[in-house]
Amino acid sequence: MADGPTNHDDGKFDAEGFELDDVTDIYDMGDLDDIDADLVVVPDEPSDHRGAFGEYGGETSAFIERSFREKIILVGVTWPGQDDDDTEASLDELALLIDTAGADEVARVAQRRSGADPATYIGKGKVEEIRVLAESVDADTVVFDDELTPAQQNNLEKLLGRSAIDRTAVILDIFAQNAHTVEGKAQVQLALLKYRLPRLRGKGKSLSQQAGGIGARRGPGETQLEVDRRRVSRLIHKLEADLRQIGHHRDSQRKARRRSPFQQVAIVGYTNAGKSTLLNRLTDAGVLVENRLFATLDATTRRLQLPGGETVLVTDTVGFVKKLPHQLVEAFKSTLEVVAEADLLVHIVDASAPDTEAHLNAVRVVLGEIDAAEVPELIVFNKSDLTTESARLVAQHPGSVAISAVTGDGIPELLAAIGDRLRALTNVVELMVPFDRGDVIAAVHREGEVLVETTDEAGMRMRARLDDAASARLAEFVVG
Ligand SMILES: Nc1nc2c(ncn2[C@@H]2O[C@H](COP(=O)(O)OP(=O)(O)OP(=O)(O)O)[C@@H](O)[C@H]2O)c(=O)[nH]1
Ligand SMILES: [Mg+2]
Repeated sequence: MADGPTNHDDGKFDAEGFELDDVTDIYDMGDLDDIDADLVVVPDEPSDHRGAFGEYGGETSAFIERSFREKIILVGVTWPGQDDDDTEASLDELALLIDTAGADEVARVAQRRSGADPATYIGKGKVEEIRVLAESVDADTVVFDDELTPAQQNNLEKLLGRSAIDRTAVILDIFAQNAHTVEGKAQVQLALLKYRLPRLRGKGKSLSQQAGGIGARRGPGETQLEVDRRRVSRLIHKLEADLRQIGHHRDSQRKARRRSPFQQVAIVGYTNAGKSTLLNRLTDAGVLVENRLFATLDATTRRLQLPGGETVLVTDTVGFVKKLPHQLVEAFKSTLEVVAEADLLVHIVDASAPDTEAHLNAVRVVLGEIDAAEVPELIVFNKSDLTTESARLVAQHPGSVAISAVTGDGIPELLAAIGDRLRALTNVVELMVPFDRGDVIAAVHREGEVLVETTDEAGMRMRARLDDAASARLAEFVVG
């Protein structure tokens, strides 16, 4: 292929896609029989970083180098129907993502376009402008705010003479850094390999030149790129199988949850909104809280007793973001099942964030992708200690609540609202059962969840959550 840009935007494999070194670095090729706790290895050795995908010497697994703080140029495009403020807001967030990944923004460039250039995403003149800028600020990497096609990425790296990556790669990078459990690592790894597969390049040291491993042999007439692609596809299948294995365990957990009489509440929201802080405030979960994006990747569930006496299960899970890579949504689907299966979503919104509505909508987009759009939602504006916006936001969103998970402000109101919402979703009945009807008292305990039980002269007064069939059967004891 000629050195200049090509004009294909078909997302097919490019003959000069990424080298496979990075794939071998992040995946332990030696032992594929078990999920290895060290799947995601971020090598310590420093390397001169001029190409996260190998072309310019990058040898590491991560897209952004960690041995020093990379200097990064951000590039955003204003599309029809958007204004420059939208682009700035999106780039502000990209800057935050880059900071989380351990690098520094040194410049940003924006362009208005009616559509992406199939070969270079932005215009060729703009690319040259960025190349000159990158020289002058000695930038290591240029990050584009939208997902680039493999061809665009390849062309841009060549034209810019340094690594060109996209928002997806930055988010994948952060997830890889933050994955700690075996399942979390495998999920991130799967997303990474799916992202890399169409971006493989035929040149350079290949997987098949490594000693050992499966499927490395090159068949007659098979190109190195074909071998490498086959190899990565196998890794993907292997990871999917491993994750299914882990999924069996999850299935039994899920069955247990379904059998349990407790209703399930899932805390969802934009990353850094305060989900984990809230779980910690409500229970003694001791979940990691950090002022950093995607601090939480794994789900944590705790019991919580509501003021009305009900016990519920509350789960804190991974946060969402605008343009959350579809590979990640897919890979985390099993973790996020708990959200789709919840009785109620507590949707935490950072009221101090500049664009709360955009955050709300981005979260709803992801909820739709994980089949959780129909789960009832209680909107909670958090960080009321930092902003005066909360009251206005609550007024705009009827039924919502304002809290500060840090100071505890509004928590009693939140608990009451959760109880009200859950009660509205199920039957809570009052029963008066004579003391000589121990069989009935036992039946209520067996078939429902007893919320409150008090004795008075006439017998046992019970407030219980019962399904329609049970409350019909016990109708003669139902009062009020
Ligand atoms: N001032 C203030 N800070 C808060 C509040 N709630 C959370 N924070 C801070 O916001 C940051 C993020 O909190 P987390 O609880 O980790 O947020 P999260 O939603 O779990 O974030 P991820 O797991 O990264 O998606 C931390 O620095 C918290 O201390 C609040 O009510 N007020
Ligand atoms: Mg968290």
